[in-house]
Amino acid sequence: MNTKLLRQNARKIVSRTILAADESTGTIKKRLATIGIESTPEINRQYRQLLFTAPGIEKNVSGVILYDETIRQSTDQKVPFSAHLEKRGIVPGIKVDKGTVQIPTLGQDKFTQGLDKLSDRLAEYKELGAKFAKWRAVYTIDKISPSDTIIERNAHDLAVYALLCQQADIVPIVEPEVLMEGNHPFDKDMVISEKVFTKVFELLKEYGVDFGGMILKPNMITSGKKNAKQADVKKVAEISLKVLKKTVPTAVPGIAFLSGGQSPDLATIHLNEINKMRNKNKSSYPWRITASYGRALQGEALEAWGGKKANVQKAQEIFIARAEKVYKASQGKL
Ligand code: 5MM
Repeated sequence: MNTKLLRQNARKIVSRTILAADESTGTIKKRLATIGIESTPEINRQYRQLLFTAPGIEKNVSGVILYDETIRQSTDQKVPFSAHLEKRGIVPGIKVDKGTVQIPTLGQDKFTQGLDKLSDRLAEYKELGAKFAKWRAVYTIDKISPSDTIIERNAHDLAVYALLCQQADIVPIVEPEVLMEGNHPFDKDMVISEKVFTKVFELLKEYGVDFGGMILKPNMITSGKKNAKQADVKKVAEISLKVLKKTVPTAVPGIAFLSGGQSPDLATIHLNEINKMRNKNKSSYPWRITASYGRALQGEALEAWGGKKANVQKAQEIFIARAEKVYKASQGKL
């Protein structure tokens, strides 16, 4: 394990923003269905190419998370996507989890699959150009969920994944996502997220993961999407920072929030407010705080594209305009 390289790459990945373009087959199908397009490997490739070749992407994006299908695909000029991104100074990464499985006896609890043969898969992805990886654990807030059992289980799996990545000199993005779905109040999200993040770092430490060579990808603390009382932007920023300060070791170089279904504008405004607060007290919040958005970075561009060649340029401009805003928000400069 090359600790120096891992730490250097981790800092590079969070230096601007991270584009999450790792939608699995089912998710990209859903996303494309919203614009009336049927997903095929070739359509998926054309859509991802639109994003990755957008003029100026490298000024705002420092990392891109790819999916297994995507890391094996190339641009029209036959340059593999990972090499294309590298050439532009963007670090290519790969989703290595294999999705979630519901545990019927534990309410809405799910665990994430993908540890089997992970070391072999990491070695192959490294050959294909990946320098970092991502693993997502999800937690639904419901009557009995998330249970202590699933919080413990997911933390073990995230830690084993992170350690295997580091042993392969691949920077792990550790993503515990407390879902916004549901009508739970803000305070419940705060309590659960703190509990989840605390357990994740407890296990990362127990397994001996190097905090300097990893990135955390958490949810922001918000009210449940269906709760009538939505917390305001300042509260989301203040409490998200408070929970992170309580749970994230100072050695972690970067935190990259997911957008979790927030609108592009709201996800951007929240990130900006968080960084404005952080800028006033950097010694308390030593990590770089940026975004690793999927929907909030892509949503507007996807809609503008609509699956038509004639719209590619317009969609790229829209994508870059959003990426620029998110990068500015990651500096609290919007
Ligand atoms: C891009 O979506 C990622 C993959 O999701 P599936 O495994 O369900 O296909 C997802 O993990 C994503 O990276 C994060 O949830 C962040 O994306 P959002 O849209 O929440 O910012």
